[in-house]
Amino acid sequence: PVAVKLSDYTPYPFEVEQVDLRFDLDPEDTRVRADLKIRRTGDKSAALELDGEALELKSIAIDGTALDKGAYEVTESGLTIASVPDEFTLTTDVKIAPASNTALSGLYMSGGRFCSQCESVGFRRITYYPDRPDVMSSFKVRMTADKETCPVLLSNGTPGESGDAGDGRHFAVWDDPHKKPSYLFALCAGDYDIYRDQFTTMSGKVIDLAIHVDKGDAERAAWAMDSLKRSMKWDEETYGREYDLGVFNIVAVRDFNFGAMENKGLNIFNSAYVLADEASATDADFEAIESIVAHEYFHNWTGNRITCRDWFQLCLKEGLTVFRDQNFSADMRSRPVQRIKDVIRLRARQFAEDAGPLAHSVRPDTYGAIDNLYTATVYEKGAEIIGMLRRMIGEETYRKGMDLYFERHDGQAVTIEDFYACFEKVSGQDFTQFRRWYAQAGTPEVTVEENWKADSNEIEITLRQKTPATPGQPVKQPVPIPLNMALLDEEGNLAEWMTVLEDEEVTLTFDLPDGTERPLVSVNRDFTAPVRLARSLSREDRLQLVRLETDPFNQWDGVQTLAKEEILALAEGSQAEPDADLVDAIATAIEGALGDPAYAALLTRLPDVGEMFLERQPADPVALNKARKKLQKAVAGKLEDLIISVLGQPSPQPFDPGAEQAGTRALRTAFITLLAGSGREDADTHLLKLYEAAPNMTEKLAALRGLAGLEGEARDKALADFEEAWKTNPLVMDKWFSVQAVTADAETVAKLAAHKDFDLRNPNRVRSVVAVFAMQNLSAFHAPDGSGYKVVEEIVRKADKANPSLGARLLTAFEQWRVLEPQARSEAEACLRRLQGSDLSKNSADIVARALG
Ligand code: B3K
Ligand code: ZN
Repeated sequence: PVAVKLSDYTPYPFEVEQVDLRFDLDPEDTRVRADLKIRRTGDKSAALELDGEALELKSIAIDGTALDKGAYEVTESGLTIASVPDEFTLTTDVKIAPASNTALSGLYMSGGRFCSQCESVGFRRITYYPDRPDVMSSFKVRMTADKETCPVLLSNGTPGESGDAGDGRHFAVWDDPHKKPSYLFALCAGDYDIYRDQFTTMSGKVIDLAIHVDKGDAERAAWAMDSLKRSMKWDEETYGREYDLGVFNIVAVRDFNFGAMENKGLNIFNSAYVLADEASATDADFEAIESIVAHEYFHNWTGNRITCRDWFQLCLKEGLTVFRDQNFSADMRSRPVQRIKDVIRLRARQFAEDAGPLAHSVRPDTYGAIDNLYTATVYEKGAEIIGMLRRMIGEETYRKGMDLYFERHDGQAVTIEDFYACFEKVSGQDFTQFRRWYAQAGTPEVTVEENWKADSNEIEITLRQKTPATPGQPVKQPVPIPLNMALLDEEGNLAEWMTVLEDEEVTLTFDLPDGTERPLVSVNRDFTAPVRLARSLSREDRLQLVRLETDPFNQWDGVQTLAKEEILALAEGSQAEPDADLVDAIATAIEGALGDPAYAALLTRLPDVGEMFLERQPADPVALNKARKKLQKAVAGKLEDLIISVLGQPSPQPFDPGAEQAGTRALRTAFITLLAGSGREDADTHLLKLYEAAPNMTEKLAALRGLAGLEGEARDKALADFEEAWKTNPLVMDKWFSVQAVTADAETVAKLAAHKDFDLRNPNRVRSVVAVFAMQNLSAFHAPDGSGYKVVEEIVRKADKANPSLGARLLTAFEQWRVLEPQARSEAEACLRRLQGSDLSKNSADIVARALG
């Protein structure tokens, strides 16, 4: 495939002043008529080039006159008209077939309803158009559809005229007053139940809010609506941003390639991130809904009003908007707990990506397939960079910079440079070196060395940075790394400060008062910078650090580090059993945190097998998994009485999805997990009782997950019961598939894929089996006999045929293959080579080629 390069960017030589779209909707034969009012802005001789894919052109005219066959050329990827006037209206008529669109890009059907997905390049599957984000235009949409099957007709902006169209059909007009790029276009048509509410903005405008869901599901949209209103309020209070249309619509669809989409005034959501109630959704679901609803809403300003000049700038909207939604969640819940969760996700997904063959910079300068650019690096590392920026200039200056950004660039399609120019202006600082964070891939490693001089009460701290080579980037420059630090002793903090490590190395010296004991150094508090720390501390020092630490993130991370080293030692056989002091320390930390159950729950979490891949190579997932379980069993044993007593208490009633109760339940489910790993003989019967008694999905699923990892009657009984209870609810059935996939071997995965409810066309269902198995069950996916790879390969091949975006996403599970022990490694390579030699989509071929490097 030909790579697209940032350095090739040129502005589009025409402006599209107005887009008038007419849809005659039909599942098999939809007609789209587009009237584009076009004006030349560039080169006098430039041809008019439009993107178009999977379209059947029925007619084409300029200013009402049909074009001769020789006047234009149609290819698989678009349409070119060699000679056009300086100002004209182009009219095209195309036929598309939403019912056979299995890629879920463009206009497609889900559950018998029409829905669209245009980012990044789906609009070209709807009509011929300059499908690039820097072409912004005013859109007017008129759609006609069957009255009975499609009583509701939605598009972007504000509703206009509507009425009868004869023949059992009706029509509706939507007008979007805000100019937008084509990727923000949306259309939905069908029969929905609607959950309605209103929001009054800070200037007193009343906005009609509506969430459209499957029949019978309206009440399950209440939490999403509540989250939406809180997001609207938060963006007013925190960023001074008000909503800018009279209506805001959300539509939930079951078949969707990712989480949700921020189309102007008409957000389309994967139903998994809209529907929730006590009985069918977990607290994690409620939390995800809250953050995704917020994320899409926040895009209205960071993404829609100000958009990206080109797709290389994707992090301009995504990194910034993730940063915004993370802070929203922190404000809704607990800031330290949110920070820990964000870092868990970053380490699991982004650090792994950054360390493997798919590593790329936050703003890449080349790509093969645009869909593959929606990565943890662009999103999560992109968010971390904004977080560092804010810490370095302070909250007030950050807000001034954002205000200036909105003021300068409203209505424009801009670049990362434009964004930083605003912060340079308000802070008077130069961010040239800081912007290396966008250009350089790889996670910097910071080495910390301490030298305590007891005679002079001096401590020297030397910090060094090094970023490992990544594909195409053998040599790295230093990046500015803001590190919150502290000196700790028995009394608490001796000193607290932020160092920005600008160069390769810096040494800090502190003179402490006479008689001071050697202080402990706390580094990267609150995870101020997305780096890996290398410190050669003794276990005693690490235990001491956990005890003295005053920063909640670092206390948690101290426990993680201890646990990581322990798991590695157990896996490598340098130790047969977990160290008693260490197990004590973990248990003590948990007991000490019971007043903040959400935090205590995080302390019970042991690092995942995948995180360990980064620590020591080659990685042996089977041994790591065994070692992790050993440690888990030891911790469970130590806390046995506490676990039994906490689980003996009733779950909070009546149910409330808010942070406080969710925290209590988080600890309960963490203890359910420990109980399942305790090795107690009665664990399964105890879990079955908990399963049966659980008054909410959070605890029911935790018990089921615990049982799924065991063997025997209790397990089979619970799984059968759950299936029977929920077989008609697809979102809950996704969970039923997941709890099995997460502990399954290849054979079980094959069985799940053969289940009558496994549906290759439904991304949620495919992911609930394949992504869960390949990304969360690493000891089985990377089984040394290659069985895990084979079963995934077989399913992915089929999925990829229908839906390239889904196929490619699943294949990223192979990204770590090079660090594995030799047997798994050679099986993985063989699998990738088989895939490379076969007929894959362009998206999947791009992943496989890069993985093989
Ligand atoms: N902007 C969309 C992602 C679209 C992915 C296209 N392959 C959702 C989001 O980040 O808000
Ligand atoms: Zn986004």
